[in-house]
Amino acid sequence: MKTALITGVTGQDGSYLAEFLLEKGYDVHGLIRRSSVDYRERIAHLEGKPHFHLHFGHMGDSMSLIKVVNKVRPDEIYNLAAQSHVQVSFDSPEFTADVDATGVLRVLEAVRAAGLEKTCRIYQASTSELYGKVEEVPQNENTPFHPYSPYAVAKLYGFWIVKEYREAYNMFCCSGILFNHESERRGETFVTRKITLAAARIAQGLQDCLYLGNLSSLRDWGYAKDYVECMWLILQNKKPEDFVIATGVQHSVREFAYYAFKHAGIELKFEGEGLNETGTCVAVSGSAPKSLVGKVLVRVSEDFYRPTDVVNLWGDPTKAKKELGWDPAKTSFEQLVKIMVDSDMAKVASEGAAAKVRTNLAEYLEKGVVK
Ligand code: NAP
Ligand code: G4F
Repeated sequence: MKTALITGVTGQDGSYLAEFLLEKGYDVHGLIRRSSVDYRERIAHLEGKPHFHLHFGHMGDSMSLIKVVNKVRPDEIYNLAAQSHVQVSFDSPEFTADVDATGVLRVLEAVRAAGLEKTCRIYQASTSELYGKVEEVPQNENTPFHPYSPYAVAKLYGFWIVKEYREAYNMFCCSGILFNHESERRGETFVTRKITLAAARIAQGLQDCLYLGNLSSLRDWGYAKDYVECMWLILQNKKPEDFVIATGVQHSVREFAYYAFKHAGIELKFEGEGLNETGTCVAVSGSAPKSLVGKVLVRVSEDFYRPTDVVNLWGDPTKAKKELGWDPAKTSFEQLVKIMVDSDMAKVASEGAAAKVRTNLAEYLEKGVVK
């Protein structure tokens, strides 16, 4: 039985990866941090399973990482823990650097301290944000990096320190340069989930309007469940190498909103430009209220613009397809939107009146604090 350690196990990817590895017969250990909120929604269904174990630790605390790695003595480490919100990295750049840059170094050093550098394989959660102010479209493993946020700069350090340890110490450590991947478990302040939740709430009369930032931003969105398989494949490869993981299909935030609302029974028409752009309901279907027709349901707010924004991400997954046999077309963009909207329609319906409270809170958070 192989042993894996996942940092960031409570996150979107960590929860799917834990499920995936348990199904493959691994003994799975997850690192969790002690915070004021103890609720671990995404992994609640795994807690108590015989081969699923949790350990307290923090990416900013070397000793905790050394102790956990030494105790678990993993065959594979998946380093997914990060301050992963790009906008938040402008608000907390130093914390982001500590967790997303130096944190990677701490994991690598913990492996060396435990004397596991010859046996333990390490996956580093790298990102398409490294391409930032893109110098080439689409982006592949040879495209130059141009990070464009404190988050991306921190992740660039993570990418290079992994490469350095691979070359300096012959360690099997690799980066997956993953393009955006989403799911019904996506954090509620990332744009796709913000849209699918709002579409569900508006369709059920629990929210009036959705405020977004740059609607023209382009992303290559895939399904997180498909992407965790690739993390595993990267560590099963003969040689330690870095891979771009993407679908090869690009859409704008506006298009994502259009399809999400459509799936919730609301046809939108977008008009205007920049801050004056609006999405108006022109027709409804299914159970969406007829009273929505003619109302402006999507507006643009300056609050959600970033000091520097990455606007043209489009990945070329040819290498992963050829060398790992990974299928980038397993879940289409349309299927992804459907999965997320269906899930949020059911969630909002089951929350009922509580959803209204959550909507008010979400609106406050979105406008006032979390962008
Ligand atoms: P996520 O949902 O935000 O999860 C982040 C995880 O990191 C959570 O488990 C969080 O724990 C943990 N964490 C944060 N700070 C920590 C610290 N100081 N010590 C220990 N744990 C800490 O992110 P995700 O979408 O699953 O992404 C996983 C990884 O892939 C991240 O490194 C992200 O930067 C990277 N990535 C994501 C995408 C994407 O589109 N999703 C694309 C490319 C790369 P709490 O539950 O305690 O907050
Ligand atoms: O959903 P986002 O916040 O994701 P972003 O910035 O692409 O970052 C995610 O993907 C990266 C991979 O490329 C990961 F490394 C990272 O950890 C994270 O998972 O924003 C996507 C785009 C941006 O251009 C943003 O400006 O959507 C635009 N956007 C427009 N309105 C918005 C909004 N983003 C958010 N979060 N909220 C808005 O209201």
